[in-house]
Amino acid sequence: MNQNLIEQFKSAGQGHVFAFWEQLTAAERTALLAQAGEVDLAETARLFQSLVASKASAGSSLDGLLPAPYEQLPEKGGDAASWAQARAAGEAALRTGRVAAFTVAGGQGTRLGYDGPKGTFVITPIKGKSLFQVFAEKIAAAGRRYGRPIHWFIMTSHANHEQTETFFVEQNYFGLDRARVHFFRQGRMPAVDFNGKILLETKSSLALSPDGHGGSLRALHRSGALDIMQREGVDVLSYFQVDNPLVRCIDPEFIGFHLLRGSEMSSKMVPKVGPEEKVGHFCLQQGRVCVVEYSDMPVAMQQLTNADGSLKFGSGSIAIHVIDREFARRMAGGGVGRVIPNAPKTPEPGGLGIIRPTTEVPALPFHRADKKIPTVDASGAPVKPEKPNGVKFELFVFDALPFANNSIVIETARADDFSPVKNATGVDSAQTCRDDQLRQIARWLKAAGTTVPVDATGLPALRIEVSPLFGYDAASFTEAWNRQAIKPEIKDGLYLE
Ligand code: UD2
Repeated sequence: MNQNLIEQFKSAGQGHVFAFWEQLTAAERTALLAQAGEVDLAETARLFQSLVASKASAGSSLDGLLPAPYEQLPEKGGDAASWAQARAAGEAALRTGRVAAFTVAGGQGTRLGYDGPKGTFVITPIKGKSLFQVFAEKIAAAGRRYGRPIHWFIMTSHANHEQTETFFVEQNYFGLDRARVHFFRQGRMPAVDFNGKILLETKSSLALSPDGHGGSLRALHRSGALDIMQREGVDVLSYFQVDNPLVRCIDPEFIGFHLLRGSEMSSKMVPKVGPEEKVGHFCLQQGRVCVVEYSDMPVAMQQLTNADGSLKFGSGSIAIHVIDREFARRMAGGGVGRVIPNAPKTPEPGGLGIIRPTTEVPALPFHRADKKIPTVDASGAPVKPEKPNGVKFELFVFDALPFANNSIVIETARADDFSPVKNATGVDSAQTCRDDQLRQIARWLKAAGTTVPVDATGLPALRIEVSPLFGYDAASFTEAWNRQAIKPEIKDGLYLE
């Protein structure tokens, strides 16, 4: 069996993976074989050929791109009645327990320079709550409001799975019912050098890395999470990233639009703050919604403007989606991860200009990322490269959008849904995020009839924190505030729970 695997690697030109075999202990050999068993050699070879050797780039065809239409917020001219209908439909779905929260938390948080699962990062201004705690309280609050506790699915990686679970145990699951919190690991992909050879991280381990947030679809399937949802009567997944504490984890209007329009995968957009903002762009390509990542769209195209001066491709993707359970299953079962760089597309027979990929089963394309990947030299000594020495392969969840029927995009207010923590300092850092949390509280207080002094950007001088269990949007905050017979004194350090 072992010999078999080693032979397969040799005949695939990857025999070097076992170059140090004779020097390894029995435990190291077992671990190396287990890792080797995870690798799909044929897939690795295909990826190398299509994405590295041929110099093509998957999923980045810009042919015929148009800006995607979206449902405008009522205050920006959208139809208020549609938003009210959507809210009612979303609330009904929540009352019947059809909705689960889904967090992708498998990333490595390299830019933040934080050593640990990103969800354990401390982010609130006074209580120092972690990202996970903020989500937990929002999910608990929505469960209470709609009378049905909400299941929460959390995708981890091999690197952070145990630490994440331990954190939840230590924090007593933040008071959530642990039977409703489900962790599962995403898959891994081997990194290869520029000649297609799988890189060793050490003499006894491969350079494996998470397969991207797009790996969530196959991980949901493989882990049995989709079956749990089915058993529990859940068919709507509210998807968000671990780095965004402002996110409305459970948003009835978004869920309602998704359901009323019969969408299989829906998305939220915000107008980009400027052409250089690092978010993907919602576009239409051959009649299907898609996202073109900022790094894949030429700068000149990002700078194009409409007659009124607004950006032509100004619809920014903030990585918040609603996903239909069976759509996730179809994407997973249908071969997520097949290589279809710039797949040729043909009109659907008899369709009204609707285009489907020519591949019979839906498939997400892999993207390549050239990286500095720690490895070993021919003698087994560690090498820390100073420039990229290899390629990692990743799947992006938004590449599922063109496969989704009736995919819709709705607008959201950035200030109430998006303030990611990406960097240690500067833009999208813990500081900017904490400031955005404080601005939100100042707005909620104002909506409830109590004004606090703010600067020109809306930032209050006082630090006030509100638990999502007290209020998680302007309306629920106002309700809770009005219920207080004796209003608390507004002062620095005030915490409302
Ligand atoms: C992502 C989007 C960008 C924009 C932005 C909003 C991509 C390629 N770009 O940028 O368009 O929407 O977010 O904040 O997605 N993750 C995993 N497993 C992985 C890789 C990532 O779970 O293998 C998670 C990660 O934990 C995080 C999220 O995915 O929650 C985003 O990952 P990122 O930091 O790589 O995304 P970023 O900032 O490049």
